[in-house]
Amino acid sequence: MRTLIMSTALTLGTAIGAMAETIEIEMLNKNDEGERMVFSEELIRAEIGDVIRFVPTDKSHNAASVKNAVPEGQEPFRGKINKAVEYEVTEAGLTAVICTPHQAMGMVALIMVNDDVSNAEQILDARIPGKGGKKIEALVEEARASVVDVEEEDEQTS
Ligand SMILES: [Cu+2]
Repeated sequence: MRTLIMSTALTLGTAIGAMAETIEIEMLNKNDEGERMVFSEELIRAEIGDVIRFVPTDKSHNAASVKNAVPEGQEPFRGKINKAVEYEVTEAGLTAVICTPHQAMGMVALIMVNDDVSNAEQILDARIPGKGGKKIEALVEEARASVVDVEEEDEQTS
């Protein structure tokens, strides 16, 4: 029975992995919770092959990866203010994303690809200023915890 469930999960996983997705993230002056200067999602889960598209729903924002805070081999990106920008995911791991003018106000996001948190220390060393730095730390913790949870669940079911 367990083998059957495992193989079904694997088949599903492969099918999902083969279908590259475009994930749309909005750049907002205010979200539904009333938080100001934010990306619509802050912990963005993606798989290799996906495209993450940041769209300028509100004005005066951009999206850019942070220097030395992308997985090895991954092409960094830097969008212009008020312009959509696409990030093509080619490597597993974490990427820190900022809005250049609002990073210190907390306008940051963390991309986690293939549930890989192996470069977490590199992200924490990136030194993003102010509230953005605090938020990135919290997001790295959230990403790490979510991966640990999955591992624990796997242990319980086996
Ligand atoms: Cu902004």
